[in-house]
Amino acid sequence: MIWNVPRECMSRDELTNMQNKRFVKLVERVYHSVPYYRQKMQEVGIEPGDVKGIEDLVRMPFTTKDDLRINYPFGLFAVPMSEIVRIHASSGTTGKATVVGYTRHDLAVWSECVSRAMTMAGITGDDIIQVAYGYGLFTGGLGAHDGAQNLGATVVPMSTGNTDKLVNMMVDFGVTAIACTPSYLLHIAEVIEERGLLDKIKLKASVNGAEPWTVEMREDIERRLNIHAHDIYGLSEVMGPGVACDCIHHKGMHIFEDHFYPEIVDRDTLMPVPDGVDGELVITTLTKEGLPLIRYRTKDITSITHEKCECGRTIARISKFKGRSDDMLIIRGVNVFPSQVEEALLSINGVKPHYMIIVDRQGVLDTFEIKIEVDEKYFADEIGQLEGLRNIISHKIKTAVGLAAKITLVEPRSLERSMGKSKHVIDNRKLV
Ligand code: DLL
Repeated sequence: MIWNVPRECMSRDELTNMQNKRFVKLVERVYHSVPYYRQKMQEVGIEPGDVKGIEDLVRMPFTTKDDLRINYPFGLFAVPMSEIVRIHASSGTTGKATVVGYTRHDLAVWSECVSRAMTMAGITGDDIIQVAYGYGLFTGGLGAHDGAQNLGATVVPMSTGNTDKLVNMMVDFGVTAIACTPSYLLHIAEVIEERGLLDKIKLKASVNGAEPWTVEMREDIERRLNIHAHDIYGLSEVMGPGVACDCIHHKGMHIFEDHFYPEIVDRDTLMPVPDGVDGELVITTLTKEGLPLIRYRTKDITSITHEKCECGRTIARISKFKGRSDDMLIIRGVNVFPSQVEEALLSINGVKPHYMIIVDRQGVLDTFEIKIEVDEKYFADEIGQLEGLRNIISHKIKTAVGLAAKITLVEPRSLERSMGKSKHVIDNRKLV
């Protein structure tokens, strides 16, 4: 089903035309209303009059999380505070929070984008949807909430915190859709299975994001809950959830290019790379009023295609993320993305999608351990079975990441569950 906003299906020429106009206006706007941007543009010798269209984007300087931190809290806002109607903030792992301000128009665009994303997942105004992202400064809860409400769906604002209550309401209210992190949905699936409630739920679709997850994990969720699970992407600095989402064909996430202009750049040279080649996603917000961003470096690693999708949409698609350039682990000199580990683990029968990568240092040598939950049956009787599985996992991991790991198999439910963004890495080396 296609959301009946023609922009997602307009011809590439029409879209480029729209992007050109929006970009020229954006440059004009930030030059005159954000001193920091004006100074950065002057440093590279750009005046708004020089910018004729999106082809001039490559001449513009990049914006990073540090630029937001330097201008904490409101220094990059492009409108007076009287026009800002909402603030969100992302905590980050280090330093100050990055603060984002939205005008009324920004909130309207945001909810339209989330509505489009939910439509891709087959969700309509007839659905009852539980929003189980955290509500508050994090953009997940309120972002998904507004988008679902805008669609006309019945929203149950669960937030996170009480999974049993969530499951009870899912059954009692006849909930048909859910928005939460993929790892939380997996935990919800476990609770539903344990309580024998699978045939009592009416769930048919989910929109999951805020953290990396693999195709294997999606298929596992779909199989266990008998639903269609969709990948939704976004980041607070740019807006929140709803920057991109995958359709029923799951061949990459459609990025809403009429609002967010995507570039993929080489991580070292920062030069744009061709379609199909992995690099860092850089986003320019074409319509944002409160906190417009030019060439914002997301640090997320992906590739892009501009080919029309089987669903009919003409907007570009970005591939599932390979991780973030800054959560890439370097273990004994080898680059390791947690998503490579997850992909390898989930291709093995009997392995649960719950794992923890533990990196440490003994003397000068890095240690690399993976704790993995496996089916109970492996602990039941023959030790040989457990050993056999451990060998298979060892081999898969070595092949996937090019590095041997110590594999520790643990019983189901022994690793901590998360209701928000899941944590799959403990890097003790940083603590030294
Ligand atoms: O996580 C916004 C969001 C909420 C997206 C709910 C989707 C659903 P931040 O807290 O600022 O915002 O974190 C943004 O999370 O740069 C990615 O690294 C990661 N991320 C978000 N969605 C996905 C996804 C929200 N679908 C950071 N796949 C981003 C992989 C994702 N990573």
